[in-house]
Amino acid sequence: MKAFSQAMFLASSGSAADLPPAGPPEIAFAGRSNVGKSSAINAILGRKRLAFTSKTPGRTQTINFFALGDSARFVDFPGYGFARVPKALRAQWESLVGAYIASRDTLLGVVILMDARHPLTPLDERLVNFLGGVRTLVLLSKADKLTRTEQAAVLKKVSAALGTEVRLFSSLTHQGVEDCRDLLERWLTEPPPQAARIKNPR
Ligand SMILES: Nc1nc2c(ncn2[C@@H]2O[C@H](COP(=O)(O)OP(=O)(O)OP(=O)(O)O)[C@@H](O)[C@H]2O)c(=O)[nH]1
Ligand SMILES: [Mg+2]
Repeated sequence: MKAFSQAMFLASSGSAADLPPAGPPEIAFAGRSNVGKSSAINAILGRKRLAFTSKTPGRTQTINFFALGDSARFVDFPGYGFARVPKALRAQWESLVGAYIASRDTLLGVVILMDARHPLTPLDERLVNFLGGVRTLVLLSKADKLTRTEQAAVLKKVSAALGTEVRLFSSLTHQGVEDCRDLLERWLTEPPPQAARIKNPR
């Protein structure tokens, strides 16, 4: 899709009050801090540093919006806590992202990233539950750190556990990038399946 090569930074929101006005359909990227959300956005859009990445977990603290021409947007969520993070911070995340999800009629779906080496952590499960009925695609990130055998095993395990599309993904080697682009293009061009988009599922 041509729009994928026309991405531009649009806006950054630190509170529910300053979300940019809704426009074209939005695809959001969610997952634990440091799992590779911003790197995945860059890889899918074929850019090096459009979304800021960092070795320090928790780099992205705001909801960042990227315009893909005028036909779609990518939305980079802040990282979803660590096990050690204070409850207050998690509540802040849930209130910011929760307000976005509840108010955004143009949210098409959420790409959830889980670390391929240790997916389905309690935080991942909490995130999946939090997102409720929104359409999701799960990317098993940093797949380059696993052998082929390990990759096959984790893909099978996570696919069996979650009733959604799951793919192996690496921003480093670009494994799964093309496939992911195709899937997201389909989200943008095909109408959502019935009940895939339940507003405010909680
Ligand atoms: N080996 C490997 N490293 C990756 C991959 N994707 C991201 N990383 C590294 O993981 C670290 C975190 O990447 P980010 O893309 O900033 O992660 P994030 O999920 O956006 O992090 P927060 O914004 O802090 O929540 C960086 O050091 C990246 O270089 C990958 O596919 N393979
Ligand atoms: Mg980030």
